[in-house]
Amino acid sequence: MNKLSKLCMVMLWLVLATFQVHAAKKMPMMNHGRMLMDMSGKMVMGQNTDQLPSGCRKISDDVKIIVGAGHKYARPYPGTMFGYSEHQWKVKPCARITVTLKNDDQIRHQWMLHDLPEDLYPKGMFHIEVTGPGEVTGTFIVPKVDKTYLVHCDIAQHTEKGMKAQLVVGKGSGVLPGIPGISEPAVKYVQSQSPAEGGTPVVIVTGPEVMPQVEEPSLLSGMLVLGLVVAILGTPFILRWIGGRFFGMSGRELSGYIFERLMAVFCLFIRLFMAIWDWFRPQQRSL
Ligand SMILES: [Cu+2]
Repeated sequence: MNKLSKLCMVMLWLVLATFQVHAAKKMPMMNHGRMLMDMSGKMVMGQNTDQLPSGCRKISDDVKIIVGAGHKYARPYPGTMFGYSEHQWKVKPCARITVTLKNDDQIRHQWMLHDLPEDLYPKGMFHIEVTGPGEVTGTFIVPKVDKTYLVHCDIAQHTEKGMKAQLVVGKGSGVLPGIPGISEPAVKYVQSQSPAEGGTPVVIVTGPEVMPQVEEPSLLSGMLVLGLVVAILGTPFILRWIGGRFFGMSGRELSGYIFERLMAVFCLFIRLFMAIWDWFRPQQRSL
């Protein structure tokens, strides 16, 4: 084979390789049931655009999440190596969520979520991933239950090194530990003594349990409702008792009396307000 033939072969090989890479990028994802994948390493698992989880009558909201993944997002969080551009998303129950994962690194990254209903999601998972720089988009529908879902990248050591986030559906079910910028690290490095004193760093590992969320007192708590019911039902009896005991009035007369007094106080406030208003008015005119 002469030099010209060899050069032609190399050029042909380069053209074919370029075409293959281009074709792989353009090629639509192959659909294997609920799993979409293409030759460039993009994958969507648990895609669900229209099937409602049990208890959901309709799609409550259409949410678009665009999330970056890569080394550069770890910079604000000491001790991490990988990260997402955001580490928490809040959505309504029964919302349809379309996630676009943009990978900035030359390695594989995932956006993986667990504990979804297994009748709609194989192994209870929704999972998208990209190998190398690029993006992939997938859609799923969250159930009706208030719950906090762990989102992470399952590639070895990526979760531990910072690729951890949470999706809060409704009021959620707590705050997960070790979410960068959201909760305390799951692994804390505590120095008991300074190195000059001969101390060594102590590693405290907290479990993966969900941290309890501080519940805000609800205005419609059971005790309050019970109290209101007792007050409404008991008021006529109490008024009758007070009326009979102190004023010789019937319950109705006493109610009228109290209403009259309240109206008098209300009218007093109105008069006071009008007086203040009149006092200010001439000053406004003079301006
Ligand atoms: Cu990763």
